[in-house]
Amino acid sequence: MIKGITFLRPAASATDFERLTGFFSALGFTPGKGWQEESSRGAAFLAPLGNLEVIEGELPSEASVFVEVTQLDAVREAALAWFRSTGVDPHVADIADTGWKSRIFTVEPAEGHKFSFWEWTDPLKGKPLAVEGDLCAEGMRFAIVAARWNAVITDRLVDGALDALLRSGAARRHIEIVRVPGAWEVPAAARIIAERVPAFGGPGSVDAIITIGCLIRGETAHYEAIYNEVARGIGQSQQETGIPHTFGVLTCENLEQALHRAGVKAGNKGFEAAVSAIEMVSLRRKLLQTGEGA
Ligand code: DLZ
Repeated sequence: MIKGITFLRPAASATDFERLTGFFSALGFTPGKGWQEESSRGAAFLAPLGNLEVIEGELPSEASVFVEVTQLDAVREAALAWFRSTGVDPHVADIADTGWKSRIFTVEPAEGHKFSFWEWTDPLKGKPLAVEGDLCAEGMRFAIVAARWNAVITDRLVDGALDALLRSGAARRHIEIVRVPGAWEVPAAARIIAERVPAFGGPGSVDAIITIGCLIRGETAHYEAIYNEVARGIGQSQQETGIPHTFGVLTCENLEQALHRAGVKAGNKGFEAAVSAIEMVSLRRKLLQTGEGA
C-alpha cells in the first residue's frame, strides 16, 4: 500500500543545505524527522497533502516542485523577508496568473533550486480542508516565560523557541523574555502578561505566551503536586484571558530525558511550543475575523 512520497533535493554544499533548510523553515513548513550520518544528512519538511503529477506538454514554470498555499502574497513576503535576512539579492519572481485559475511565483533560494508557490483564485477550488493557523509570525508579539530552575535545560528551550519565532518572521523587538525562579512561578507571571492586553486595561500587548520550565521527577519534591498546579495555572490563564498559552514545561524522569527533549535527540520542546503559539495566534485571528475561519 502506498504510504507517502518523498522528493529528494540534493544540496551541492553545506551552504546550500543551510540555505534551503533555512528557507523552508522560514516559510512555515513543518519540520519532519531529519537524520545525520557520517557523510550525509537530511532535513525533512512536511506538507499536509502531496501528489505525484505526470505532465505532458509545457510545464507552468521551470521549478520541479510546486507548493500549493492559501495566502500567496504573504508567502511571497515571507520569502522576500528571508532573502533580506540572509543578505543575498532576492531571487523571487513576481506573482503571475496561470492558465488554470490560479496565481504563481517562483523562487530560487539556492542556485539551481527553483520552487513554485501557487494558490487557486477560483473560490470553488483549493478550499482548505479545515480551518488552520498558518506559520508566519510576521507582526506577531510574543512573551516567553521561562523558569530559571534547571537552567541548563530551560535555556536550550528558550533558544529553541526564539529560533522558531525568528525563523518564522517574528521581530526580536516583539519577543519579550521573562525569567521566573521555577516552574511554580510560571503561571503567575504568564497571567500578569496575559492580563496586560488592552482588553484588560494594561499598556502592553502580546498575541501569545510560550511557557517554559523543566521538572525532573527524581529531583523534585512533590513533583506531581507542582506539575498539576503549573499545568492548571497555565491552562486557566489561557482560558480566562483568551490569549493562547503554549506549554513548553518538560516533565521528565531524569536529566538525560530532559536533555533529549531540549534539542539533543527528541526535538526541542521550546521550538515546538513556539510553533504552536504562532499557529494559535493565526488560528485565533481567522476564527475571530470571520466567525467560521474561512
Ligand atoms: C523547589 C523546586 C524543585 C525541588 N524542583 C524544581 C524543578 O525541578 N523545576 C523547577 O522549575 N522548579 C523546581 N523547584 C522550584 C519551584 O518551582 C519554585 O520556584 C520554588 O519552590 C519557589 O517557589
